[in-house]
Amino acid sequence: MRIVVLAGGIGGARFLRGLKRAVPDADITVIGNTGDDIHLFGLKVCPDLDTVMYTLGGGINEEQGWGRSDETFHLKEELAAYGVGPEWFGLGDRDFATHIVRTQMLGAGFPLSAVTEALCDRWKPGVRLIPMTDDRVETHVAVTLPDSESGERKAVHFQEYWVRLRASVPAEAVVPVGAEQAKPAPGVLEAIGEADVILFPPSNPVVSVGTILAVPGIREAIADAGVPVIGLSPIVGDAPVRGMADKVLAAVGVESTAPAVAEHYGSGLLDGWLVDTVDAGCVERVEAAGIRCRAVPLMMTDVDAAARMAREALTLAEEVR
Ligand code: GDP
Ligand code: FO1
Ligand code: CA
Repeated sequence: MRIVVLAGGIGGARFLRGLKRAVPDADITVIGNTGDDIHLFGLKVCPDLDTVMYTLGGGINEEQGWGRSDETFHLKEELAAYGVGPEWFGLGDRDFATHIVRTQMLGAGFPLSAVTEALCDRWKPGVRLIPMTDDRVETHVAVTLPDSESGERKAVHFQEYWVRLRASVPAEAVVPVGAEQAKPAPGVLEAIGEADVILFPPSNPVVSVGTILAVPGIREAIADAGVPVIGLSPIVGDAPVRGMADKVLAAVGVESTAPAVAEHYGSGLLDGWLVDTVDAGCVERVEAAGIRCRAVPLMMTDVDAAARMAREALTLAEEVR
């Protein structure tokens, strides 16, 4: 079975680990979000691609959900001693090696998709991981800075909004800068066209899945693929399971509930939607929007729980096929 998954970081990666366990012989292509990418210290950092690669390759910091296990921060401390920041972004020594290799290869002229493949030669994630595009796309967030800073309205990089500001001020707009001009990376449209099923894991609907769908051609290819498209809600009981997805959902005028996210994707894109059992009461609302809906446990407490979610998604795919 050929499965295509659009993935952000932690939510996508943990779901993928379950999917691999649920269907070990599946041919899985992951289209990764690169809107979170940031240049720091002259290096190209791709947080969501790395989160998927490390999680599936066994190198992730499990508690944190991002970054490397067994990590140290000597390099960051040395940079800080020179007054070189940002200090608010925690790049570890082991992680730095990934960004150095990536930046070196990009500098030599390889596209990000080829670089990602090369990095995956080491990690062997067991899926084909392709960035959504080889072109530069950067998610920016329009905010009014707190009065304790300047109080002015400006656009900040998504990582600055998420990590430095901890989404403590409203996101007034979320803009995937460069997306309109971006082309899907080689293999993206082909994988979608050859898929038997397409899955939206419980990733952030705005800054992960939404950014991937903003690359011209990807949304259209999914809608036209003629195979089941099944999503799993990252919102459980009217709040994100982790992180601050509610802040970026508000920016696009979507309430933080499981049915509202399904309606946001819409029946033109989604055929099926899984909500958590605590949200069973909203199944009818989702179905009224033309999207088949089931309520099942959606907490990825361990890999087996994520595998059960993956099986439920594939069962729903057969129901709508
Ligand atoms: P990020 O790039 O690291 O933020 O990761 P993703 O975009 O892939 O996923 C983030 C989303 O995953 C958040 O909105 C969380 O609510 C959701 N999430 C994390 N853990 C779980 C879980 O166990 N169950 C569900 N349903 N959602 C989860
Ligand atoms: N998230 C944080 O909350 N704080 C950090 O210092 C941080 C560092 C970091 C370094 C590398 C990496 O791949 C990811 C990192 N993340 C960090 C996670 C990540 O940037 C964001 O949580 C996601 O992109 C949000 O979608
Ligand atoms: Ca992310």
